[in-house]
Amino acid sequence: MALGAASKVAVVGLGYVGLPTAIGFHDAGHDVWGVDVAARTVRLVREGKNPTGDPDLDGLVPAPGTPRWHVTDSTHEAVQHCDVVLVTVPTPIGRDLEPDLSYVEAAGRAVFAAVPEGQHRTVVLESTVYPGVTAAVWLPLLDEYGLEHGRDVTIAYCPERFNPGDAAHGVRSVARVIGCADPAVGEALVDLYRRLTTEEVRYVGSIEVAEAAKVIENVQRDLNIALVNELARILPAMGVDVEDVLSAAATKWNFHRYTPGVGVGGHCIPVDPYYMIEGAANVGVPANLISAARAVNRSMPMHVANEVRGLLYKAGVPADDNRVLLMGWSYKAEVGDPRETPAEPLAEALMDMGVHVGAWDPYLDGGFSEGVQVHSTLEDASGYDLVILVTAHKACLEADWSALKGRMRTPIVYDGRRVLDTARLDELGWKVFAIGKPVV
Ligand code: SAJ
Repeated sequence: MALGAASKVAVVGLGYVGLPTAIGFHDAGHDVWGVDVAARTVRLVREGKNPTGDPDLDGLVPAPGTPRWHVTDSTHEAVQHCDVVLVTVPTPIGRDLEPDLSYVEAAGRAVFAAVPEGQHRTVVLESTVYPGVTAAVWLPLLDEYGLEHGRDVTIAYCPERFNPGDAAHGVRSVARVIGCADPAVGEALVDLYRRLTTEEVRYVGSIEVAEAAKVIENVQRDLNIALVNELARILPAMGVDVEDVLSAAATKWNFHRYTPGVGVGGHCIPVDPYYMIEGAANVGVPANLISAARAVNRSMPMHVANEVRGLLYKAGVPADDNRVLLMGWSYKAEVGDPRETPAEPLAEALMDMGVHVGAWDPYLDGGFSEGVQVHSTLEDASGYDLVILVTAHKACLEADWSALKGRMRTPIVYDGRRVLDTARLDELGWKVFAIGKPVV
């Protein structure tokens, strides 16, 4: 089973992961068939436009008519033409925090139903799951479609790993791991992915090892953030600023620096731990620490809402007439992505307390909670009592804070990401507070 320059690559799912992956393999010289079930996505990509909120992809989508570049809503068509099929579909959680594997199953069905008689296809899942999911969901489908694993289809797992909004960690410059029951196919996939990325590509053995590696990468990140978030609640109560402490601790050679914040958003970090929690429950082993970290991070928006209400009360703002502006809504800086953003529970907690909530995000014109007054420009925002810095967009940090102060009813700012220049805001006449900072 040789995979190399001549391999034609299908990518099923053209979102934040699939689209850069398809573009990356096309740039590496492959015939690429990009598939998506969303008509809007297929239309925009066919027009050479970026349908995602990741600005790094602006201008990178191949123009209409580009050789070796095909975009379709038909998985069947793509599978007919390609010997390798990469599946990059969402693996979200439901409102019950349970993993939702419906996209993985649906994509598997569409792919396996299209495998031509007598031809072999290598099908690789890239979406984050927990150990055992790829085999548990896809192998029964092979039986259903009369396909023999190894003869007609070989399944594998190569977790997506990159940071939206961070060109330095795009699909062409991140290390990858590959899991597959068949070492020959695993090594062939190593050869293929080495054509995509300049970084290391390693065959790590079973699919389950690769599945576990990816999900625990993000579990570890969630735990580390939860620690600093918990410290951001303990240390101010002791009269100590958490940022002073973390900066001091970071002088130690193996201390890993994280930053407390309004909360943990996105489609990876706050989601993936629930996959590991479910996987652990399935084998009867509790995931206490993983669950506790999730609880800490999920508590941050309410913690900030309560702090802010207290600040407004102390400032003498009438409790029945609080107006709070959220600067930033996206889950992280320099991207326009509201998925799992902590801004949502923060806004809803404040509105439940009777607070009027406004929001401005330079990267978003939609995706805000019902009831939030959305400002298309910061200049449009006036009459507020307090501003919460929710997302550390450069445009927020570099905003005209002097002009904004002039439009405030009371000039109070709460730095929810510990990124603002406190001294400068003090000079401008703002009352500055921040997460993890003792209230003097
Ligand atoms: N956050 C904190 N404090 C921190 C770091 C992050 O509160 O010290 C918050 C962010 O504000 C955000 C959330 O956590 O709301 C997630 O931030 P992130 O930087 O982890 O960004 P993501 O979700 O885009 O994470 C992706 C992940 N990539 C993949 O899953 C393939 C993650 O594994 C990467 O480590 C991360 O990008 C990255 O920074 O590379």
